[in-house]
Amino acid sequence: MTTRRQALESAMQDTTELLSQKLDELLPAPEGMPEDRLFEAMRYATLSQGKRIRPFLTVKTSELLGVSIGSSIQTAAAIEMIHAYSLVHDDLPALDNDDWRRGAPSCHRKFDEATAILAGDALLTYAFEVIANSRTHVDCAVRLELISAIARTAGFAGMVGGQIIDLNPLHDQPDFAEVVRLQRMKTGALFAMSCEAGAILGKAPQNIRMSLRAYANSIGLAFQIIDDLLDTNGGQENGGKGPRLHAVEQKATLVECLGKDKAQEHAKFLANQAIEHLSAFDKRADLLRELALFILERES
Ligand code: GRG
Repeated sequence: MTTRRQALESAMQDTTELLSQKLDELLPAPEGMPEDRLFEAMRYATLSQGKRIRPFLTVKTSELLGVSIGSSIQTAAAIEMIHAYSLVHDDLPALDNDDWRRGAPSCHRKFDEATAILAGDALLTYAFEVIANSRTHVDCAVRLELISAIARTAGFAGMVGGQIIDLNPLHDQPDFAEVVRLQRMKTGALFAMSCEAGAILGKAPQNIRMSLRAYANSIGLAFQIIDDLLDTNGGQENGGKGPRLHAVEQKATLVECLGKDKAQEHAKFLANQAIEHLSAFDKRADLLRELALFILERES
C-alpha cells in the first residue's frame, strides 16, 4: 500500500521532472555567443538540484482549481527563477558570503562575482518575461495580476525588504513579532506567492485565495524555523551549504528567540495550523497536507 509520504515524494519527483524540462526549454542555451557565460551561469543556478518546493506548491494549488499543467508549470518555472536569483545574490560576498549551494560551489565561486550578479539580474527579469507570455494564461488580465503580485513579493515589501532587515537588524534582541515579520518577507512571501499563483491562474474566489495564502504563511514560517534549526546544527550534509553557524549567530531567527525546543514545537504547531487552513478542500488537498508534515521532518 502506498503511504501518504510515498505519494508525496512521488508527486514531488514528477513535478521536479516537469519543471526541469520546462526550465531547460525556457532558459537561453550557450551557442557560441559572447554572452554564453551568462547563459551558463543562469542554467547553473537554476537547473541544480533544489527541493523544488515552491514549484510543487504552484502546480498542486493549480491542480485543485482546475488549471492546466501547461499554465501552472510555466508559472512555477518563473517563480523558481526568482528563487534561484535570490539564492545567487544571497550567496554573494556582500550578503551571506556562502561558498556552497545545493551541494556545489555557489554561482560566484563557480563563475565570478560579476557574472553571478548579472545571472541573478537576468533570472529575475526573465521570470517576468515568462509570466507575460500568453503560454502562461490566455487571459492577459490574469497575467497582469500575476506580474503585479510577483513584483510585490520579490520587491521592497517582500524578499528584498526582508533581506535588508536581515542585514541591518534594528537592535540586538529583536522580539518574536519582529522576527516573524522578517521571515514572512524574506522566505514566506515567495511561499505565499507560489500558492496564490494557483488561485490567480484558477480565478479562485477571495476566500479560497485567502485559505491558500494562510496555508502558505504557516508552512513558510515552519520551513524557516526548520532551516534555522538545520543551520544551527551546521555541517556539509545540510543541503550542501556547509557550516553556517557564523551566519546564524549574527542573524535574528525564531530559534534564537524561542530556543531550540520551543522553536521545534512552534514549527509543529504551524504545520498543524497549515493543515487546518486546508479544511475547505477535500482529499485532493492531501498532498499539500502531507507537505506540511514533510517540511517539519526534512533533513536538508
Ligand atoms: C533578494 C537577494 C535577495 C534575497 C531575498 C530568499 C532570500 C531573501 C535569500 C535566500 C537565502 C536564504 C537562505 C533564504 C532563506 C530561505 C531559504 C531557506 C531558502 C532556501 O530554500 P530551499 O531550501 O532551497 O527551498 P532549494 O535549494 O531546495 O531550492
